Amino acid sequence: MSIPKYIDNRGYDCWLRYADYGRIPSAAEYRRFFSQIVAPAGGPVRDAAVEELTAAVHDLFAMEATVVATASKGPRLLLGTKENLGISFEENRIPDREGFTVVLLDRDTLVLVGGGEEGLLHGVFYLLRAIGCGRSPAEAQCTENSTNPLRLVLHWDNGDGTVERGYAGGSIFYKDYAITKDMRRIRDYARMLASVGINGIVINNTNVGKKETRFMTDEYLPNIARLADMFRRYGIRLYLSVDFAAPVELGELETADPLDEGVAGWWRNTTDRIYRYIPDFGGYSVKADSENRPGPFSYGRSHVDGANLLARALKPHGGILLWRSFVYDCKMDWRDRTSDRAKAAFDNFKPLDGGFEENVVLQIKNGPMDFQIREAVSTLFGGLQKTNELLELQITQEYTGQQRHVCYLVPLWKEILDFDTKIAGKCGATVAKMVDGSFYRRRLGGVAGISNVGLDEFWTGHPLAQANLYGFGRLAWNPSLSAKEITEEWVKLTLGHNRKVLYAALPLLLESREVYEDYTSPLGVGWMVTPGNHYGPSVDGYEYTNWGTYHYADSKGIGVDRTMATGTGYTGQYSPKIAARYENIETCPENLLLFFHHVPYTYVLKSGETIIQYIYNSHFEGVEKVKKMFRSWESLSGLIDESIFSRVKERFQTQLLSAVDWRDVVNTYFYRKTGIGDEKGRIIYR
Ligand code: GCV
Repeated sequence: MSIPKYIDNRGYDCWLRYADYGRIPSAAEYRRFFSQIVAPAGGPVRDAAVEELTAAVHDLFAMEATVVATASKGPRLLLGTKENLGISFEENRIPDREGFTVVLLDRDTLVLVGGGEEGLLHGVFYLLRAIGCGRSPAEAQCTENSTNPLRLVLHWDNGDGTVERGYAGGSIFYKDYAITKDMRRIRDYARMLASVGINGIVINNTNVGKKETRFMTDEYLPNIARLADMFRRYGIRLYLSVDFAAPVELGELETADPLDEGVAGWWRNTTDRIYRYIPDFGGYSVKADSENRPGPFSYGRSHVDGANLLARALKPHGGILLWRSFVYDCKMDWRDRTSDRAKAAFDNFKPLDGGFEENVVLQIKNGPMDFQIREAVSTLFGGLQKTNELLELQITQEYTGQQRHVCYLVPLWKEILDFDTKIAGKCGATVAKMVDGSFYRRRLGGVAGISNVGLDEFWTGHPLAQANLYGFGRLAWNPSLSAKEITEEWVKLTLGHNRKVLYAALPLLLESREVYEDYTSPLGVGWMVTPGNHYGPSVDGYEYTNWGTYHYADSKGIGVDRTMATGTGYTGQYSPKIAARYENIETCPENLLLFFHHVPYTYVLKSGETIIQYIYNSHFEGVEKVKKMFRSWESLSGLIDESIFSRVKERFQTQLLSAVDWRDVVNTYFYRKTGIGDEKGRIIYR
């Protein structure tokens, strides 16, 4: 039987529409193995794996799979865990608890073995993906383990049903401060997340409202436990965002001082209560002393004091504390050119390295500012030796077109993961190796992404934004996959194998980030967005505010001088080799030039263009590229599902209008500032 879906349309199924896979010729090679699925009994995760596989077999081959405990003669798929299958493997083929091995034992026996039940589930999704991507059983053989212990999605969902920075409709979890009881949609989401290897979910906004603080109480926990039950079935642990001042907010104590014994007792009791409802509760996520949230600073304490307080309450239960490093002064003075928001996370946390409990993971945004279309890599990744690290990425497109523009973020995330911090003078000290713990042999760490889904029938508003969710999961599971590999998988699984579709969709997705960058803010300077909603151009929107987000454009030049020699000194937070590269305007990568340097408009780039001419060129060309992407999409009419096709088409219309707006506002702004015209004589409004 198929799994009954909450919404029955092609777009809602995302990359899991198994009926489509059945059209791929190589899929037929699997049919014989599925005629007999030998799967020893097990727990709920094993059951979810078997259910997924049998439903897929139904959709793929219109056949009911037979699941048996012991094999009889004939072709078969052996499906189980290391423990219950009793097959011995060579050392390098033994999967971890969450990993799996697929082998073709002989002509008639395909084996899928999970290290544990979670691994079995991941293996089933892997096998289905292999079928959907056109790989034969022989080609599907592998052993896969994830390098990242933590692979989390974070929800900025509020109890009232809104989603902070959400662009795909309301929350799938809440409405009017009640937790959904409709588990079908939650199950569909859990399947989707498990299919790409996600193993944890934070279900509420990091900005915890007063009412959401009650999520830790008996009032909400029974229903939260129902969500946890569903996610557990798919190998996903549930976490909660909590308010550091919760004991005060709930009116139970007069202080939240982390060194107060009463406060420690309160957190212990509260945490024990949560574990009574959710025995495998993942832990807490905390935004403290950031953007007006309470934190240890309110009590004159450090972030080590604050984090360890909560970590100690979680520790006896095996819980983890996700502590955010997004701590900066949001009441800065724009007049003061020496202060620099980019320095804040490192300045706050570097001195604390080594002080955190071992179940604390410091959650670090990819860049030192805030998810701009291009910014430098955060200095904290290379800066910390003894602290577990979690890379925080933003799947939801807050600054990157809000799921009205196509902006495929996998290439950006790859750049971050592959960035070599060159710490301790060593090569290969990449962000990927810092966060997975391998460089410093740390036990915990991984990748977290702020989810981009909502109640929308396509989950993500823009159907192509599904590729961001897919790509996030795949990269979190295996950061060494290339952007092209991931994209090709997604296109095949979601849009099909038609060559024309592949040739159009691949470049469209892979180039979309740079196209977005072309028509928005140039050369790493960032911002220039409408304050508050962060959509559309407003070049000076943030310039004279207290948020620390400036471009410093005047009549002669633009950019933030972050050098040690003449600027804020941010470059000095990198290892010496990286610092030297950024410090020197000649060696600084040009796409980050304005992030690190204040440069005259007449400065000549390696292409021979001046900065001002580059701004004009990229903005004019950016709009032309959007038109080209749009035409390319339109050429797929009739070749892909109609509902996906028309939703994307509608989004392209919006994107094009917005890109034109960006182009004209930015070009006119700089023309007025500089009085320098476009050397190609294109229209710039005066
Ligand atoms: C949830 C940015 C966003 C905020 C977000 C914050 C964070 O400032 O604009 O909406 O708050 O980041 O990461 O906590």
